[in-house]
Amino acid sequence: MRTDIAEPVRLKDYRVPDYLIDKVDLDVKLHPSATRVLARLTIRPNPQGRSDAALILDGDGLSLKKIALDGQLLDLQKPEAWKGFVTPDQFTLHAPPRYPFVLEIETEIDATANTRLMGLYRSGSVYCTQCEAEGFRRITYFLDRPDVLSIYTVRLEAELSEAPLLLSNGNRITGGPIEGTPRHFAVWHDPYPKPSYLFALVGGDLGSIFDEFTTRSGRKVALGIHVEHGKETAAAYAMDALKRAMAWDENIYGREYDLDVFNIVAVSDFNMGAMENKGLNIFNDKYVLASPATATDMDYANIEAVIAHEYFHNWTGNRITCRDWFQLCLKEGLTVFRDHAFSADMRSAPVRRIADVRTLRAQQFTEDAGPLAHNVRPDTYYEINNFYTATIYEKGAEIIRMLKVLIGDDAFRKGMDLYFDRCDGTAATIEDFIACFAETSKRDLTEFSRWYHQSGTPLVEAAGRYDEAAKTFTLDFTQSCKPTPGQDQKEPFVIPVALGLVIPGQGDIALRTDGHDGASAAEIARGVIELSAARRRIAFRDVPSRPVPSLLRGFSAPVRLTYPASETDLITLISHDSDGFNRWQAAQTYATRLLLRSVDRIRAGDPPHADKDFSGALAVVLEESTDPAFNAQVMTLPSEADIAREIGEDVDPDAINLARDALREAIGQDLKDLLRAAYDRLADTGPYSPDAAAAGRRALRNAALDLFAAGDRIEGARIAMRQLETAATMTDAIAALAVLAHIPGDARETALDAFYHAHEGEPLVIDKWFALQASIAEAGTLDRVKNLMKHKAFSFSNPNRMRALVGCFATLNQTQFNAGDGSGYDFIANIVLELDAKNPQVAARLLSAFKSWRSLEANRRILAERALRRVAGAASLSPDVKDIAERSLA
Ligand code: 0A1
Ligand code: ZN
Repeated sequence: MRTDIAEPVRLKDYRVPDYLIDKVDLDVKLHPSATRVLARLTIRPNPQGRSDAALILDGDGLSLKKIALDGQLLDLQKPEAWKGFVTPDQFTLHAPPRYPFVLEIETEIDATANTRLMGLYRSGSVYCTQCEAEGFRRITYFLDRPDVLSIYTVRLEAELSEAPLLLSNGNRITGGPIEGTPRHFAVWHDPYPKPSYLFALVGGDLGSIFDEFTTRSGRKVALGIHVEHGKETAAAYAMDALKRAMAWDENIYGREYDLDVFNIVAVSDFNMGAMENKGLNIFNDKYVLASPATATDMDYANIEAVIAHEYFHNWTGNRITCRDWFQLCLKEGLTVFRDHAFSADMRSAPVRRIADVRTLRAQQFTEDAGPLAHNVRPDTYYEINNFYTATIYEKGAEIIRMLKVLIGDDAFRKGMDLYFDRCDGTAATIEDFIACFAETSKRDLTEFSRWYHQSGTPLVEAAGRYDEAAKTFTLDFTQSCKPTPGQDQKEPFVIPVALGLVIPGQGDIALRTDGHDGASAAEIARGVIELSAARRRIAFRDVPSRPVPSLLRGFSAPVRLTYPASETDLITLISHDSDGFNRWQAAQTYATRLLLRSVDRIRAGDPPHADKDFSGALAVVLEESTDPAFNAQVMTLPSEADIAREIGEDVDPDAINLARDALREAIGQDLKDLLRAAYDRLADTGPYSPDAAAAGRRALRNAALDLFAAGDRIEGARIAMRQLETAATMTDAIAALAVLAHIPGDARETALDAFYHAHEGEPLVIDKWFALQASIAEAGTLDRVKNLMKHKAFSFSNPNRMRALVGCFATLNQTQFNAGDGSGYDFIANIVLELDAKNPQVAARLLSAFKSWRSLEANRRILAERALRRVAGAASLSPDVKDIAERSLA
């Protein structure tokens, strides 16, 4: 393993490759500890490259058996004879031929010993690969960079009994038994040139479900989903989601699938969510397997989204890929944008938007506010694996969403068409992408592109003034952005602010400006004001009475917005705003205010703040029966992390936890009868359906139970226990268990035990059991987590188990991870150091739980820094962990 931190990779140093690899022929003989890979690479000098350049192929811990140049074996003992050298991490040929030549490389791989889960590894007995970002170099020496596109033909061979299923990218050409041996083979050919990160193979004994999709031009596509034997029926929802995603991409973007087969393989050991390998997506089984008894409604929604995300990559990522890893958001931001739109079309759009914004704020805003902040298009990196971040993915998607708002649906769709036409088959850049929209909208998007080059979350401060006599309402906007690592000064961002003016009791009024300070006709027509300078003033006329402005509707830009609305104004918005997102936002703003006040009081030794008006506003929402999923979102208070982010500095997690619990208790008591009535009214009747409407009812019912139990623990626990015993869905079971888990006492331990025994054989359910216990905000939780690490269902090397237990402790349990004695920090630091030797990617991600350490109060800050320094100073760290540790401390 590389342990050095080399020079950073810099965007400005990008150079086209000096060589191209047109053809890759792989012959892979699978074996548990000694898989043989024979790679036949057809290479030629790149006419655009340097003519005197050496050929330098990437490797990572490779064991080379032999290598031949145009049929001539190179004597590895005498590198001077062929003018080059080879190490496990690099192959260099100083003076390769200036015409096309063939390099044949044979390597041997111990897939069973590969604990990093990059390159070729085994999940249980299944052989699989993960090559993004730089895993292909763990299989053979290669120009392992996304701008080298090759046509792959792959022959796989294995024991028939061990791996009856042999898959790779593209279409299957041939295959069958190998006479006189217990082995068989399959040959796959992918006609589309692709970068090495999209290569994949799978060999194993799996259960399969098959289906078919006919594209709108009549191509029949064979669909296969391959899972652990016995779990086939749990893949049905994923198959359904896949077909819906295929149809959606045709309808919305005119994009058809382009091969004869599309395979998805689910494995239980996977570093991330899933991977879009061409024609052969490999998934963390968490995003494939679902049955009502094992998966929550949220799991179903996630499966739908991740299946769609990987499928959509076929065009945004595979057909058009990235020139270099600095352009990662080109495929990721765009594909997240597409999967968000898909989910919004499949479900309730405002509810999806609320969920997406919650994630954005929880993950991306937090990242942007701390030492790990980086540009959506970074300009340097030490370890690319650390850039699969919320900033690249979620903020990257927000930028495209803003672009669509700014240029309008028509120019946006034309821009996408142009992008697909122009860049198909290439490795593109953000500039190539933006140029398409500049052309179709006839707009200069230079200033807009700052979103890619400047990190940090802009703050938009708005103020309003109503002139009774003139019947005008003036809005003043100011934007600013705090310094972020390496960026002290920021240029203004182009910020689309969707808005409306709400008159209490009447609703929205038509927007009119006086043309003087006013907005352009286009802005008024769309109801979207563009901020592109530090300040902007807009005056609206013909406003009959003092309005309540509804700003940033639909969360039209990834900014923090403040407006000094009174509590009465917020209640107006909660009940009357025509924009669903802002109704929810008004409730969150109100709750946040109450919580901030309480935190101050608690820190001053006073009791928390209480407010009946807020409960009253929630009561109105609770009684509405129009959209239970939406109501459930309104009933869910900002998280402890949300409040911490809002406070920003000198954060005391204990005070936040107390304040939030007190508010939940007060609401639970104020609305006791209503919550109970809602709980009874919303009981599931009829057969189970995972659809959004049924899920919404369950969500609201469980939100009601949660608040009810906060107000009355004894009765709440009784109801929860009954729900747990009779639950027909995992959604209801886990919601009940969550209520019980947060009430100390024997009942909780009995319930946890019973749950474990009921679901013992289902690792994905046991993950929920681990996660729930790790998130208990009590002093004993760290010991509980340590004990659970000894549980037979726990596995140090399985990323899902690790994330469920240790990851949830570090990211969801604000009070215990940030325990005042530093025990949480020490624990996580120790795990990171131990895990780093096995799986640096997962270790580095765990370490990034420290990303908000600088905003803590002084004592915790000192302890967190000490733990981080201990990690940073440890011997033989992976580049992954070293990078996160050093950037966190910088
Ligand atoms: N491209 C994938 C994410 C991904 C990235 C790296 C991986 O390596 C372990 C795996 C997956 C996606 O966006 O879904
Ligand atoms: Zn992706």
